[in-house]
Amino acid sequence: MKARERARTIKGRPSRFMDSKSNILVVDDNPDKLNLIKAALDLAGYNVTTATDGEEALAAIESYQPDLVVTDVMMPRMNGYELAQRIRANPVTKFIPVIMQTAAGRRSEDLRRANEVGALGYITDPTDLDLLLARTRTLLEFKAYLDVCEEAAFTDHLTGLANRRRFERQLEREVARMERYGHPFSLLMIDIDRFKDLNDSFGHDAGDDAIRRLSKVLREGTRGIDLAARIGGEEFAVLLVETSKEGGSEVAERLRAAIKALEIPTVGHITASFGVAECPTDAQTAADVLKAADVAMYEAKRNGRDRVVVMQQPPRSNSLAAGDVQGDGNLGLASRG
Ligand code: GH3
Ligand code: MG
Ligand code: MG
Repeated sequence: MKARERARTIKGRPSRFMDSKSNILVVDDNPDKLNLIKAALDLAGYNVTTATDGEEALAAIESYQPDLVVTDVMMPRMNGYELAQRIRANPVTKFIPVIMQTAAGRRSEDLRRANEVGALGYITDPTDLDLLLARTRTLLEFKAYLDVCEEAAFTDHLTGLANRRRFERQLEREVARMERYGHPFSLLMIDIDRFKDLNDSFGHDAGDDAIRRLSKVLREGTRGIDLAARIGGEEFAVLLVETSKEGGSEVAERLRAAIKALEIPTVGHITASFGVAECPTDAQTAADVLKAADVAMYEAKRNGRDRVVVMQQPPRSNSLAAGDVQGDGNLGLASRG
């Protein structure tokens, strides 16, 4: 394939996608300009992918999230303005910075439009590579800081698990996915048993240590596509995607046993109570799934703790009484505590 043709195809994922180098997408229908900019960014040490118009660029952005987009203005099919607009309009890509470059600008008019569509850089001489690199560096620094902030905002500080905010967002998405594709999912609610006593006996630091170790069990005992979260002090939730209640109760039982088997210095052993609910069988909205799993978890507490209780029936209209839940004995999940 000739260089010119190669430049016309999206290069797919950058080869070193997973390293810490920033990923930049360069979009231009002019192969010379494209290659010039790509070479400069390559040389500066960035991972660079290319596209030759806005539509190709959007497809590339969808398949991996670049840290920065450098785009030409005048291109066939979809121009740079529309591309920037589409990037900004999508909540998932909204904060990917865009630099526009054009050799054929009617300066003030085009600059105004670039600003209107949210471009953070506007370069009128694409051969001024020092200017491009300076802009690139600054915007990538801001992007990296945003990424760190976003990560911190969605992570539980003590355990590194997802926090309640991320969990709720993911739960909403999972409900939407269920509505669209009909795939069920299960939700586990988990609460450490008699944790107040543990704190009182061994101190808060020992309690924190127990929380961290339990979190590790949840992280390691679930698949990468599932989401384990700390949603309160000693309360956790696990979202098991595309998992029926039967599958969910098996996972819960496995996690319960693994938590009980933990040997925690100073403290010894802990146990936890589990509630399991399935969407859509037990509930159809995020709030109701959460409530159903919570009701089941409280039933586990009532039945003696250190056990799994599975929501058995769809709750009757707007009442989620504990009476709707049957104890683990019905599912052969008798406590081994
Ligand atoms: P139950 O079996 O009914 O769940 O009893 P419990 O004692 O676990 O429940 P309760 O809700 O009465 O007490 C929860 C305790 O968890 C109280 C609080 O001090 C402790 N806790 C909450 N967050 C943290 C934390 O981050 N670290 C530590 N060490 N303790 C915490
Ligand atoms: Mg508790
Ligand atoms: Mg609690």
